[in-house]
Amino acid sequence: MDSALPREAGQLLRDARRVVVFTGAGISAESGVPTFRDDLTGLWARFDPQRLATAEAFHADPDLVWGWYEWRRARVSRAEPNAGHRAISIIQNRAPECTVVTQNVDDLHERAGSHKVIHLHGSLFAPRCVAAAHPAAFAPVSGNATPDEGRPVPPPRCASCAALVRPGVVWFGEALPEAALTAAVEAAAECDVLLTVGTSGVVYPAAEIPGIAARVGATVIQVNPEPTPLDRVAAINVRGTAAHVLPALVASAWQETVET
Ligand code: BV8
Repeated sequence: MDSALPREAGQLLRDARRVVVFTGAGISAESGVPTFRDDLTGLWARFDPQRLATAEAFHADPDLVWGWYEWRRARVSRAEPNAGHRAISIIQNRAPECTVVTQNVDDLHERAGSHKVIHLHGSLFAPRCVAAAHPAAFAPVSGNATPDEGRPVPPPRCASCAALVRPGVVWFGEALPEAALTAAVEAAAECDVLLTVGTSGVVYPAAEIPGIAARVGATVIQVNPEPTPLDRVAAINVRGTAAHVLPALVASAWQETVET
């Protein structure tokens, strides 16, 4: 159920000089990309993603973990950005300054037109070798791979040093990329408005970003159909989904229509 979008949200966004948009897996939900909170479907139903998304799981069973990421990459490659992603691209073009910071490892913000997106948790599209982080290329998703086949797949070997290739994501227990985290913290510490969309706000240190903005006096606006720990950080809580609320926010701020 969408709560009514408070009028002042559009005014605040229109009048802001520096905006940060902070997103989690919920922004991609309406593109058909499952969040971590969704029950994993099919073969993955018996695994805990927080156990699969670790270096230990990869070293214990590289084929299982690489197969999971290849299944996710196939799903993302078949997904399309939704109206929420497109609304964020408009916000980034309209605001004098706007930084998009995402926890997601998909490329849907970029495919919707957002630029210089800060990926705090890496990307499905940047595999690297485990030995020296040599970038690895991988075959484009073949047309006939069924997104839900979800079987273990042996990871490729590095063309430079023959070490195993791993997904280019940040696993639990791994440090976030220093440059990305620094840029995100700086943007949050200098913004007037921070829009947090589709994150449960439970994974750290990323979950600290909205609080950094609130502590410097920025207005935090949260868009999520469910309550989260960020409710107490947000000055405005909009109960609704990204693909519905964000186009309404853009229309309220700039009378601009987002293609839905
Ligand atoms: C680290 C990439 C240290 C992989 C991910 C305190 C400080 C620091 C660390 C910790 C700490 N406490 C605990 C930790 C450890 C840990 C952590 O936070 N654990 C949690 C579970 C308590 N953090 C770490 O391990 C981090 N590393 O701290 O390293 C260190 C330092 C130096 C040297 C060595 C080590 C690394 C964390 C990164 C993990 N990688 N992703 C992959 O994708 O496979 S995190 C992953 O889960 C996502 O990226 C996302 O950030 C997170 C949560 O996933 P979801 O829940 O699915 O998504 P989200 O949270 O966004 O929730 C979905 C939301 O959307 C919901 O609220 C839902 O209501 C909403 N929604 C649904 N539909 C819609 C919607 N909203 C809008 N519209 C809709 N349609």
